[in-house]
Amino acid sequence: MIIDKAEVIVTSPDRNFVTLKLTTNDGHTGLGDATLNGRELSVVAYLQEHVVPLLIGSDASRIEDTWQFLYRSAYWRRGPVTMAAIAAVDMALWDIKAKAAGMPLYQLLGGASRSGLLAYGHASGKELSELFDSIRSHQDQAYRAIRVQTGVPGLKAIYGIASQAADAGGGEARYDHEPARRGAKPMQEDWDTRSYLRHLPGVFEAVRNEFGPELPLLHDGHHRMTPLQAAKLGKELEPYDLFWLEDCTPAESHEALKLVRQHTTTPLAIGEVFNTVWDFKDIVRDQLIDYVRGAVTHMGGITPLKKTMEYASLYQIKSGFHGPTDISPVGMAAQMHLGLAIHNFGIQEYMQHGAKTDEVFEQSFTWQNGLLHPGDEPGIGVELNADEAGKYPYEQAYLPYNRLADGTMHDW
Ligand code: EZ4
Ligand code: CO
Repeated sequence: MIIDKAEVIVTSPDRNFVTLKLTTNDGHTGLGDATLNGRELSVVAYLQEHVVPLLIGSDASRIEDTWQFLYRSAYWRRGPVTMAAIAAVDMALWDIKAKAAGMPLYQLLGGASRSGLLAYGHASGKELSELFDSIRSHQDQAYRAIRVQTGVPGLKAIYGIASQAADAGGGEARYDHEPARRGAKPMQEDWDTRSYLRHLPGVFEAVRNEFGPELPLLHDGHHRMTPLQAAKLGKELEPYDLFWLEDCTPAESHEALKLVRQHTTTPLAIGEVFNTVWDFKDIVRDQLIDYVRGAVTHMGGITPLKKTMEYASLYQIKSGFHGPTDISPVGMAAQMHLGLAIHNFGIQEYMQHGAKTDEVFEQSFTWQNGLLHPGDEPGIGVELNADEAGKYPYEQAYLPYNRLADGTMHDW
């Protein structure tokens, strides 16, 4: 089982995706997701220039050793570009091994620990009525857990709020891959934390009054608060029983979470921008979080994320893997297999990919009654249709950013 071909495929159906495809001399193929939103081509270069030459001629069956070799031999460790590249290799090798074994990947990871994965979707609205419609529309699509993001009076554009006007394609409003996000420069949005903090608790009160106490509700703070602001928000949201408050403070500061934790029992989730188990080490040991937000694509693959979750299980901390549409269908399926297998699965973020993406990536997962399942095809269960992929060349696209009213750059 020798790797004799490694292709890096860039395609942009609804948004940009980077995929690694490995082929072995005995005819097995495996796919890995290497998509790093807004910095995609840096991972392409890392793979093409530095990793592919190392893979050709190596043994595809040695997943752990290949991971350790790519991580340790480079000398330079960690970082989103490096870890997305290693992640793609790791996923592709697991895909090959599971296909060679004739099993869906979750079987190799220990077998299913549950029948399906509870998943949450992203509801949002500028006003309460739009938000309620969005929640209802998610419930109609079978979602049993909902992330709630809201417009704030006085702020024109905020990340995570779908707007019909911005959706040039018509149909249901989306904020994650609308054409407006493509272009040579990122879009600027507004931010004012005090306005946000004044407005948000009332929105959760209204949502609870309308939808009742059962529905799991989540919220993403996108790293925008100071520790004191986050502590205050966490406390004010306690009556509305959130499933979690995500990324309340900037990801680099573990001490910030300590302060937040001292003041609130609202569960905390963090880690979508983390890229190794080391980023989680102290906050897991100190029990400062309740959910691990890492993604297979950005944590270096299935191998290290499984280890991270086993470590987190010692502290009753569960998974909440990052699952926006910038994780490709390959990355999403890979983490569905992992979520199905581990004991301490919590919830899976699930934003549905666009129709073109679903034509490029042929997938076997199922979405039924609010539960995801990766399917029972051998391997990860995703194949890439090269003809479809070839129709959509790379297009420059950036995440938006925000500034305060006086022009100061603010945390993401
Ligand atoms: O901003 O995936 O929880 N989900 C999120 C996402 C991220 C994007 C970044 O690429 O915060 O919307
Ligand atoms: Co987030």
